Amino acid sequence: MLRKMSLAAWLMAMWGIAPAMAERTPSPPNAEAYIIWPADGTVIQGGKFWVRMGLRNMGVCPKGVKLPNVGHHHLLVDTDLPPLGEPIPSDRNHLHFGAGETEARLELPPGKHTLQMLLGDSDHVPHDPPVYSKKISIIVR
Ligand SMILES: [Cu+2]
Repeated sequence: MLRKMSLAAWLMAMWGIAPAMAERTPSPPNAEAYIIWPADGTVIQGGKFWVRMGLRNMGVCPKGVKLPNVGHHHLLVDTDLPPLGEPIPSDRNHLHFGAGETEARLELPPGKHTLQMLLGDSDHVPHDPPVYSKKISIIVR
């Protein structure tokens, strides 16, 4: 009896951690995310601007949609890529576009800033291999 219970407890523990160990959503090898605008080094007057996000060989879908070769955009502002095996954080440095937006209105204070795109799957986890853009720098005046 004791042995049976511990087996059940073990199984429950395994199920409990299974989602964290789930396989990541595959991306096609030719997938490419890129920032259409602004270009690297752009000087922006006033701090309010649109970011236009491009994606090749995959489709943009709202969060929660489980289809092959789709995802939604995330914009990393003034930060590096997060850990790629878990959901992308959601804060002022990690912006989610869960409605499937491909353009984002940003407002940043004067100074140098970095922008990088990272695609997430239906659960906000980066694909395997991850699809992210080059990191660019802009200057707000
Ligand atoms: Cu997301």
